[in-house]
Amino acid sequence: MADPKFRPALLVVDMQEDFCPPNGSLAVPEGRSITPLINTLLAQPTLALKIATKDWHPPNHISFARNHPAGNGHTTKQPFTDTTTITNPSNPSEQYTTRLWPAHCIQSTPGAALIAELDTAQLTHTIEKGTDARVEMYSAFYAPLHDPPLRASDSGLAGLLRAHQITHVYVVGLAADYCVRSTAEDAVREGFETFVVEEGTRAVDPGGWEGCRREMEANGMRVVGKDGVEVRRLFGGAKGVGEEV
Ligand code: VGL
Ligand code: ZN
Repeated sequence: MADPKFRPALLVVDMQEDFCPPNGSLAVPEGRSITPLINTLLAQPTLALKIATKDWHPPNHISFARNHPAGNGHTTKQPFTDTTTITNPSNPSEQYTTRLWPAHCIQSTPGAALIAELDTAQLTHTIEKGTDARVEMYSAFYAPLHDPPLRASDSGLAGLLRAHQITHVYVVGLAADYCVRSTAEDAVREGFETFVVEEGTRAVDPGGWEGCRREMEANGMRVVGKDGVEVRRLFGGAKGVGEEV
């Protein structure tokens, strides 16, 4: 009998070519190396939902440095180091500052494709996010605007999880310090027991993981290892992930 108190879902965040070496425009170091573990998790029938997210930007997206002229008008802002301010389209007083990136994951381009090694046949759903050119959205749930919420940015993920009576959300993918983290934060906000599988994610910033991990743990997420009880619980038998791959 399935335990109604344990209905887990797996969120596979942004395992796309542009976030992976060797050719990704915003490659996360070792980003591709986590795929075998993710595929092992995807194979577990205990997971009621297996959802991949895709960063899916229009070419004029606000997070691309190239879309922001620099002060002198001759060149554009610089990715990684420069920032821009984003305003709630319905409330000029609600703003946030956000880091700028190289152009990445432009809708329907090869860089936006899920990497070929990912076992997509196991997925139950794929969710596109970051489609609104006006806002940056790391979370797979919605943009970080709350007064009022930007309804157009809601991916429907919370509703999907609730429609399937999900209780526990396991998060893996890229990048640990951006989209994985924001997605896990919103999963907590939406009331799910939330686990980030440490070996199933990588940070974009060198040395970015330890601080990220501490802040996630301080904010209600649980960072768990692939061989720990929380992940073993996804496996029908008593085997750890290491014995499966
Ligand atoms: C991401 C930077 C920009 C991510 C997406 O998937 O973590 N990072 N867009
Ligand atoms: Zn993006």
